[in-house]
Amino acid sequence: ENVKDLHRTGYHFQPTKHWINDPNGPMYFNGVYHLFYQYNPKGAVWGNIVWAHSVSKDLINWERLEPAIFPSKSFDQYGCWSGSATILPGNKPVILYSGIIDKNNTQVQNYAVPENVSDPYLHKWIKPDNNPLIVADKHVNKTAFRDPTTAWLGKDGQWRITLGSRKNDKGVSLLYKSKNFINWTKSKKPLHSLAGTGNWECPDFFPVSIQGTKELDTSVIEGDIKHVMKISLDATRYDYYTLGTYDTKKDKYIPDKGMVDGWNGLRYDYGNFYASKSFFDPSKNRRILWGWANESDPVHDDVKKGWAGIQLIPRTIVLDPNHKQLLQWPVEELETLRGKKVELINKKLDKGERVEIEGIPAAQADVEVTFSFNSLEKAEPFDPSWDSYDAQKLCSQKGSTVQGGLGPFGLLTLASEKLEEYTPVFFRIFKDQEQKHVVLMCSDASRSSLEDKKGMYKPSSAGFVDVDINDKKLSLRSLIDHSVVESFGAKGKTCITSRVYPTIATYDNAHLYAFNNGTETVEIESLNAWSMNKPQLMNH
Ligand code: DQQ
Repeated sequence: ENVKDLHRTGYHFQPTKHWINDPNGPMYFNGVYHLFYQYNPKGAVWGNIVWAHSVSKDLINWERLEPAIFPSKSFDQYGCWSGSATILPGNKPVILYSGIIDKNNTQVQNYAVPENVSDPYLHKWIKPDNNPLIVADKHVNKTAFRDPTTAWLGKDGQWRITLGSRKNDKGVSLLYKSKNFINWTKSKKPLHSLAGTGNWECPDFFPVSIQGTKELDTSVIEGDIKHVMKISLDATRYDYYTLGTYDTKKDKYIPDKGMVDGWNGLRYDYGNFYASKSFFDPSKNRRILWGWANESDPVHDDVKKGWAGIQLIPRTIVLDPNHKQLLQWPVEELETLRGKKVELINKKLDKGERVEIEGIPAAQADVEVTFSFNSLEKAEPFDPSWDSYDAQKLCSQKGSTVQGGLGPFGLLTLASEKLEEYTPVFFRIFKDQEQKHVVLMCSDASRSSLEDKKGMYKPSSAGFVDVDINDKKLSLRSLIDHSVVESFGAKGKTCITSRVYPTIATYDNAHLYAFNNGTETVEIESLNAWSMNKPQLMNH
């Protein structure tokens, strides 16, 4: 087959060809990171789903192995859908995944174990004959019954998992318990649910440390912790989370007071990021999050280019010291790919000014910048009727070219020299009626490509940044990689991923600028940009 390279990424995870979606069963086992993912071995559209398998010692350089789990038995002959890994006592990994058993999409939960635990890469996985482990009872919708989580151990010695479902229009995270990991019983009450949210996919449930120094295994259920509940909402295709408490007696998750649950709540990422999954990495005491970014181009373009979907750069997640949200940051190993560096220091940007960051290939780069300003006076008024759901609307109305007071300022990524194409990532600062500042962050794909065909998705993705700007500074990091721009505002408080398909701003014709379109002068206090080397991807 003919795989088109034009928009392929340089340092994001991709197979050589074909369709990928959800990251599955990430784990660290005996010194090796495993990443499985939903994969169509036959083409660039969703279908024929297997668990592809790659291994790495550093989360950056990968070896591709043969698919680990693929349809072969009555309990998964129509597909091996998403699931998770748990490492059982005695250092025994086990995978739980959803099997599709018929043409009507009936879902069951299966398990698989390594054929040989001493094989360092765990190439082969066996699906024992006592599968399926869990089938839908009569109270459960058997076509909305999937994506089991990593298990956690209760104080009663029973394992627990949760999986995504719905009851009519209510999103549900069903809870199952087991003493031996084989016989599972459904709890009467779900772990969590929310009316009006529709089907929940790929739930994730885990602790975060309140101290924020050392992250924790999924089985840590008490102590100085909070719990995170993440759901992937099929209806909007975003990953939402809340922080809360796990009531271990009632086996219930209770979001903290003030948390917005559901489609107007906090998102891991306000752009193209879905069906994510986290795991605990005991080698560095951290929790790592993998998310999938689908293409934003028409399906027939995927078929033409021979591939679709990427995994985003794995991110560490910790609790924000304000305890109201998480902070995400690309894993430190990514920095080993940094090559040539260019920098700017104390560079003023007056109203309407733009400066080019020269000297590195701008199509494949990592940029970190801190902007500062002298005054908050010129912040525009914030309309009290706007709520968090309006960020995207605001960003599309007040794009990077609409002059503001304090902002818009930020980066123009994947820009052509004459700006026929560019993807701006920027901030715009407002002041509400209580004189509180509201920071909007945008990653605006609306002018990312001159191509404008039906089915092309160019959203003005945006979120608010809950940050104290009394120190008059805002930082931004963008990972730019040919057809993806993954950005982290204010040290990971707000993250936005855009998938874009420039036609001119490609390879050496891509440029990178910093800009200010506000009346208030802003200063680039410091800007560091690196070229990014290609990781090693080996086929076995
Ligand atoms: N994708 C998988 C499902 C999951 C959905 C199938 C989310 O298991 O619910 O490929 O993208």
